[in-house]
Amino acid sequence: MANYYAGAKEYFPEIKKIEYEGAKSKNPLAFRYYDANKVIGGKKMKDHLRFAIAYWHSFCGNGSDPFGAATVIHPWSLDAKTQMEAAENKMDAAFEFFTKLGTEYYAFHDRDMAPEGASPAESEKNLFALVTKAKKLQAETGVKLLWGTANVFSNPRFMNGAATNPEFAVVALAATQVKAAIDATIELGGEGYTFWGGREGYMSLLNTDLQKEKDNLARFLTMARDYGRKQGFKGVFYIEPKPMEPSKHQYDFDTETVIGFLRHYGLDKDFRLNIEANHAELAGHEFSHELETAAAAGFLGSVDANRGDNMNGWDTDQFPMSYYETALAMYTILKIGGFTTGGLNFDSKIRRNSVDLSDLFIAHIGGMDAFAVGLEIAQRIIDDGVIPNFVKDRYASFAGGDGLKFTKGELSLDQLAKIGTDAGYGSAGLTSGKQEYLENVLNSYLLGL
Ligand code: XLS
Ligand code: CA
Ligand code: CA
Repeated sequence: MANYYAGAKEYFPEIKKIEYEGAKSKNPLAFRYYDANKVIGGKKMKDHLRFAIAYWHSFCGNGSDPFGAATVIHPWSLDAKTQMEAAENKMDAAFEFFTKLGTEYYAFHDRDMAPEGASPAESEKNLFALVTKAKKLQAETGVKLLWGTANVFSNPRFMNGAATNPEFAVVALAATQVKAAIDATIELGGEGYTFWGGREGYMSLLNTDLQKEKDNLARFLTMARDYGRKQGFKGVFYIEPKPMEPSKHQYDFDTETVIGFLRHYGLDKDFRLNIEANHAELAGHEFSHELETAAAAGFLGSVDANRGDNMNGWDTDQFPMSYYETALAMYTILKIGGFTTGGLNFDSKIRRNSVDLSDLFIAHIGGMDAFAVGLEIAQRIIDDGVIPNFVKDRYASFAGGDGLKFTKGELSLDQLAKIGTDAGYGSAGLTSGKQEYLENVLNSYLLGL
């Protein structure tokens, strides 16, 4: 019996279950580094990495862009007579893909899974018809839901925002979707629920009441949190920062901004961050900066794994490839003890001219291998101890004596200044930061030496 799911029709018949074949393999449809059950630092690779597939890019994206039409033909929409039938077929294809690739999680927007109906009630009915099917397929295959979300940015009615729309009627329509998507997430046992506010920002300050919009956003999130908890949602709510695009400015600009917002509005107990690599770059940060900032503050929840193009400022959502980036990402994740409800969600899309059905597999295989390598390097950084110990030693002067008193808040500025006066200038401060040395050490792990 095949150890993958195939519905009435197999949509990727040429592709069988993807296996680990080791670094020497030349097979593009095999893992070279991702060995799901290999134990790293006491935990299986698959449990460290918790890979998820993004329903929208992988099964809805068709290669269309602002300059040209679709290039990818989805076999699951070809012979469908209705939109609902196409959605059912798409779900079969999705679960076939998950199980052939061996990824245990997925993430979806309401509108990825089911088409919008003629009224909010019909949209909800459509969604729940598909949720019923997803629940059955999850039980059959063991695939789980990492997080659900509502697409309150694509429909023209959201052109001026969803929760931050200047028209109350639109805010209420956004609520119909968010409520149903939270219900769907609960029904599917989702471990998280994500808010990405693509239109929750402004295009021009000339027509915007900034404070009102931010207050309304916080009010909406508070209502969603309260509703979810009342319905028994035990998972984590995530905010996914992004600085801009499609809006000129998005209120959830970057990690630091979102943490300030959550604390200001009293949402910091229920919300964590979902950090996307490409969004970090758009905010002028490295992926590792955003992860480390969230982790340091106790707000790192989940990750949207992808990359941008170094030479432009767009949200290109390419598949992750850089071992440096994956290593530093996994180092931060290991330092906080790993994911709990979160995971690595491939919010990544194949290029418009990658039109073979196998390209979707090849892209994910490469991304999974890149994170497997990153995980191995991160574990090496920790086991070897040179880098973490260097950082620890760098702050050793705060571990005892007056430094510790300072840390504990036991010194006034007068007392602190007296310590400085007594010590005098000497050579204080002239201790090497040793950046190049540490970079060389990191490079040696990369080569496995
Ligand atoms: C878009 C975002 C989006 C979120 C989910 O740029 O990445 O896909 O992850 O709404
Ligand atoms: Ca994302
Ligand atoms: Ca993106």
